[in-house]
Parts: sequence; structure tokens; C-alpha cells
Amino acid sequence: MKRALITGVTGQDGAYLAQLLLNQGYKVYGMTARRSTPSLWRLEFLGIEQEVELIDGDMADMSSLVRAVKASKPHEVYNLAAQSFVGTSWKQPVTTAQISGLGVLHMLEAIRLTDPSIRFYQASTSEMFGLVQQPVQSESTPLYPRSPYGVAKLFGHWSTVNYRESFGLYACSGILFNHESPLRGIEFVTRKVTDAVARIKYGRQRELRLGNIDARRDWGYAGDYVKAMWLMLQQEHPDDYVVATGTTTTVREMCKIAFEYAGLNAEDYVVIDPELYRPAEVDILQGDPAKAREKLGWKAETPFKELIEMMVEADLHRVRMGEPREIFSV
Ligand code: GDR
Repeated sequence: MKRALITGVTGQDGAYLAQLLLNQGYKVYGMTARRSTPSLWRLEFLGIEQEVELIDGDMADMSSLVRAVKASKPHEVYNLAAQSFVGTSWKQPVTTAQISGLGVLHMLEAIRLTDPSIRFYQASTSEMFGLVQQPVQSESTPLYPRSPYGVAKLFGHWSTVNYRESFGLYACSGILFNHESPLRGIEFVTRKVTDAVARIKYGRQRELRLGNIDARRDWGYAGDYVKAMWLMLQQEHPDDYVVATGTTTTVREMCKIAFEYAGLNAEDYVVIDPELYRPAEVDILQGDPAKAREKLGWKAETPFKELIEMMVEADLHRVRMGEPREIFSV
């Protein structure tokens, strides 16, 4: 039986990946940082909380990673743990660097020293393109991060490439563009919008405050994207891949789709709040997924409109059922 260790298993991608691997017959270990009570709502939402074996570990503490690797004896490690909210990275740049940057190196070392045959996946990100150097971004596009988060992820990305080249580790970096779902945290813009649409529809909220709604992103469905992670670790040779839809949409257009689905007009509710602008913005991201399509046979299956409508539908249901909002925000 194949064994996998997923760091950040309580996050959106961790939960979908755990589900995928369980369906493939893996024994799945999930690492969580026990700074506070672990938030298991996503695993519960997918009905897999009993099947994932949780292990304590903290990306900032290499000894805890060595222990997690020794305890789980994984064939594959998926490093999804991060301080992943770009906005927060300006307020906590050092923590972000420690978890999302140095933490990757800690895990690479833990693998190299424990069992270098373990295959490693690093969750890299389109945020590394930042101030984009080419209109459509591929694996060869120069990187220019625009946030402490992007800078930290750049370190993790190059550490992964370097350990592959220096020590021959089977280490892959997936450069994933934005990917969303009903399991997305409420701090991210798509879920903030779909949650607000549902609350406005049922009279629980009056307006929706947003920052730069002219930002453009290449948004896909997280459930599709975790398949690409798994495929990267099943190849003959390790490599890095852009994972994206290849299309780009503004936050403004996304709002329109979300409000319209609930029979509302976005312009009646959206308020622009300059406080929500970022110190440095990534204006546009659009990925070129050609390599993933050709080499992994992967492509994004879920159209953007369908994705946003799926999220609004889930939030309408949740608000209608009176489920507490707080537990969905972590
Ligand atoms: P992003 O996602 O920063 O691209 O990173 P996010 O959804 O936070 O922002 C997308 C764009 O929307 C603009 N925006 C707002 N964003 C938020 N969160 N809240 C607002 O009120 C708001 N108003 C406008 C932002 O300025 C931005 O341009 C996500 C994360 O998941 C990262 O971890 C991941 O690496 C990348 O996607 C790929």
C-alpha cells in the first residue's frame, strides 16, 4: 500500500488531495501544526476525517518534520502547508518567510536525511510571477514576486529545483494559479464574494467591501488541480509544471457572475474600500498549461462560471441552513 504525507492537510487543497489519494488506495497521513485546535471542517465536509491519520508537525521546526517523516514512512510527500494569504504576508513577513519559504527547505532536508527515495511535491504559485514579465506565464517565464508571500514561495521553489539538481531527489514544483472551491477560506476573494452573496440574499449582510476589483486572475477548480499534483509524482522524471486554465477574468466579472446567480445586481452592493488595496498588487495572471497538458495529460475540467456558481450554491445552502460562519473562515 502506498503511503503519502500531506502537510497542510486541513486546508482546501490538503482536503481534496487527501480524498483523491484515499480513492487511489493510499494510506494518508496529514500533518497539522497544533498551535491551536485543529480545524477539521474540510475533512469532515468530504467525510474523510476518520480516514486521514493526523500527525503533529510544524514547518518552522525541522525536528518535527523528521519525526513526521519517520512516523509515516511515506512514498510521497506533498508540501501544501503555508501562510497562504497574500494580504497577511505584509503584516507577518517573517512568519510567512519561515513557514512558506524556509519550511520547504526543512522538509527537503528531512527527506534527504531520512529517505532520499521519497518523492516530493512543492506547492509553488503563480504569485511568483508577480509583476509579469510575459503576457502569458509558463515554466520559463522570469519570476518577479510582488509580496513577502511571493518572495517566500520563490525561495521554496528554487530550493526544490536545487535539491533535485544537487542530490537527485525526485522533487517537483507545481506552479499553480489560483484555484477555488466551496472549501476555500473566506479571506480569499472568490469565497468572500460567494459568502457575501448568500448572506445578502438572506438579509444577513448589506454590502460587500472589496479592494482592487480590476485585478485579473486565472481561476480554476481546486478539485481539478490536486490531480495535477498527484500526476507530477507519477512520472519517470521529476519536473516543474504550470497548472492553470489559460483564461483570465477580473474580480469585477467574477462578482457579476456570483451576484447574478442569486438574482442580484453586484453594483447595488459592492463598495470599494481603499483599505483593502495591497501595498503592491499583482494586476494580471494568465497561465500557459501546455506542458501539463502534453506531459501529464492534465487539463482544467471545470469552466469558471460553473465554479463560481457551485460556490454560490454551496454558500446559499449553508446560510439557508443557518450553519455557523465562523468555522468556515480558518
Ligand atoms: P491571491 O488570491 O492573492 O491571488 O492568492 P486572493 O483571492 O486573496 O486575491 C485575488 C485578487 O483579488 C483582489 N481583491 C481582493 N482579495 C481579497 N482577498 N479580498 C478582497 O477584499 C479583495 N478585493 C480585491 C486582490 O487584490 C487580488 O488581486 C491566492 C492564494 O491562494 C495564494 O496562496 C496562491 O498562491 C495564489 O492564489 C495562486
